Amino acid sequence: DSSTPKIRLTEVHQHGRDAETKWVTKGTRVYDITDWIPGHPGGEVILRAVGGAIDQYWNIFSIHKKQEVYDILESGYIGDVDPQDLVDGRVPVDHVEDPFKNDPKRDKKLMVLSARPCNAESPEEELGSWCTPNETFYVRNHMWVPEMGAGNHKLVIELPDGEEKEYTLEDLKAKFQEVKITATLQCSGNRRKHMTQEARSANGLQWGVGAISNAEWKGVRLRDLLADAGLNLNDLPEDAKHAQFMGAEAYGASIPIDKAVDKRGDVLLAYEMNGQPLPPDHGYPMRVLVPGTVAARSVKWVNRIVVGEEESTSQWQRRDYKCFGPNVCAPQAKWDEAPAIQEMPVQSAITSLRDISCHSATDRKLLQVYGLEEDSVAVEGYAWSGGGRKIVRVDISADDGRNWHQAELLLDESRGSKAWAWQRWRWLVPRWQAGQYFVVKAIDEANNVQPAEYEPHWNFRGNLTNSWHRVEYRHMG
Ligand code: MTE
Ligand code: MO
Repeated sequence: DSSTPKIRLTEVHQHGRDAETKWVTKGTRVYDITDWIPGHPGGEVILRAVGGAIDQYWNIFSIHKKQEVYDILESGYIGDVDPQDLVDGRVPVDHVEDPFKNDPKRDKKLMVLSARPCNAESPEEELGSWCTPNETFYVRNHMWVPEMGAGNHKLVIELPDGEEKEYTLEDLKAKFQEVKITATLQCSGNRRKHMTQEARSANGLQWGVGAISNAEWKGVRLRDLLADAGLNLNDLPEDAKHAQFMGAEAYGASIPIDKAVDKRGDVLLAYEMNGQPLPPDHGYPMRVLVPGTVAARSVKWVNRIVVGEEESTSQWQRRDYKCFGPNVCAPQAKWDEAPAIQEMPVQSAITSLRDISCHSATDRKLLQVYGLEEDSVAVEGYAWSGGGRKIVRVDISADDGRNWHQAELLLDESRGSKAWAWQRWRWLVPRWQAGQYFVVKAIDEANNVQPAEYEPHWNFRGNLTNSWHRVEYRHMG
């Protein structure tokens, strides 16, 4: 089109990371993305591409290949690359090294929502066990898996006075008391798909019930490290307000200092998961584990911890993992005024719904447990609440919320100062009682309940979906 502005590549190059306005090219089109950079879900990584072509990054980060992302880019369109600068009709692009070259091979059972970066949920069959196997524990990576050597990995702790102290993995194991806890990690986007389906489309990965998993973690307490580094836990300095965590690939997040130093808060530098060294996807050789808190704060591949006045300045602390009212869409969101999500609300979900027949020997045993002698339906799932609040009751309806039963809370070996791990539950109803929808809701020890409706809790980022989970029952015949 001859009427659109023609822009020379030399001019594009002048709009790089240090320029006031930042431009990129995609194909032969030029975009000004300045206003959008603060909202980039991948944070500052995008600065690698400004002042040049974005094509090769989009090929690597397959997560961009979605209409909503194309639409955002188009809104910044300012013109076309001057034909004088094209070679064979194209903008010449530089080769970039594949940052995903260290990503591990993954279990085929994981349900992949995006390959690069890897976002994959645990399939429902794998959510039935108390501890989720490491191979099928959900994976939520914002970027690539960084190259990490256990031997030369160093964790630096920086205190408010600027003092720094370094620790290797061996130092952690040798100097501090080892602790084992069981804790559930849940992404703030868990069940976002249900919010999209039952209310309106919410931005982000459309997770089902599997952006949550449970494990036994081994590590040392963050408070012990902070004390060793010189922080006075009995009389915290005024400027010790947050503990910031930096991951080796660029991710970062923070938690309030009270949680970081709480004796019963169980915040760990974890290096084992279910009796194995942390797998590469889950933070090898060490990650922060903040039980009871949104998993976004459990920073993997952690190499630096800073105690200071401010929250982490990262994208994921300041421009993500926050909630807004159901009337607010992206352009109106006042990110600086909304609090960062830390503790999570009460949650539950159905992970299995199956017919139980009195003609099967194994099924008959289960029927006996519930005093039933007729064909039935077994419903199972998890319930969990933030802040270590114990689940005290799980209510099940087999008729879309008209009549309720109390599910059996299954016994498990929970370890730690508080109820950090999920509560698994089960219930059986005679088949004649089974209507079209099964529904679950849980209650925690503070008597927090889950909301019935989705729309009043809709938020444009689709965080903290915890309305009653409804699953359609289909008799297998
Ligand atoms: N830490 C780093 N370094 N990089 C990340 O992308 N993702 C966070 C958190 N810690 C992330 C991270 C988010 S949003 C979640 S939900 C959890 O890790 C997921 O942990 P998992 O992949 O071990 O299940
Ligand atoms: Mo997450």
